[in-house]
Amino acid sequence: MIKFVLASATLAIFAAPAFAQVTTQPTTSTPPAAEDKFIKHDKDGDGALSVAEVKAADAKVTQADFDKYDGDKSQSLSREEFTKWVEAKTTPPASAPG
Ligand SMILES: [Ca+2]
Repeated sequence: MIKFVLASATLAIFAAPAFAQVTTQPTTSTPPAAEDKFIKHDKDGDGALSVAEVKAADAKVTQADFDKYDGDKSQSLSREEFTKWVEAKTTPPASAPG
C-alpha cells in the first residue's frame, strides 16, 4: 500500500510539468474571412449575432434563413453557426448542372 502511494506521488511529480505546459488554445477552425465578418457584424460585441445584427448586414435575410442556421435556437448565431452560414453562401450548390 505504501509502495502504491509512493508510486502515485512520483507520478504526480512527473505529471505536474505536463499540466503546467497545457495552454488553452482556442480550437476554432473559423476561416479568417468568416471570422472577420463575424467581428464586423457583432455590433454589441457579445460574441453572437442576433437576428437584428444579421439583418443589418444583409437586409435580404429572413427569420426563416436565420432559424435554419440557429442550430441551438438561441435566437443568435454563434461563430460556428455563422461560419456554416458563410460557407453555405459562398459554396455553390452541389446540384448545379454540369
Ligand atoms: Ca451580438
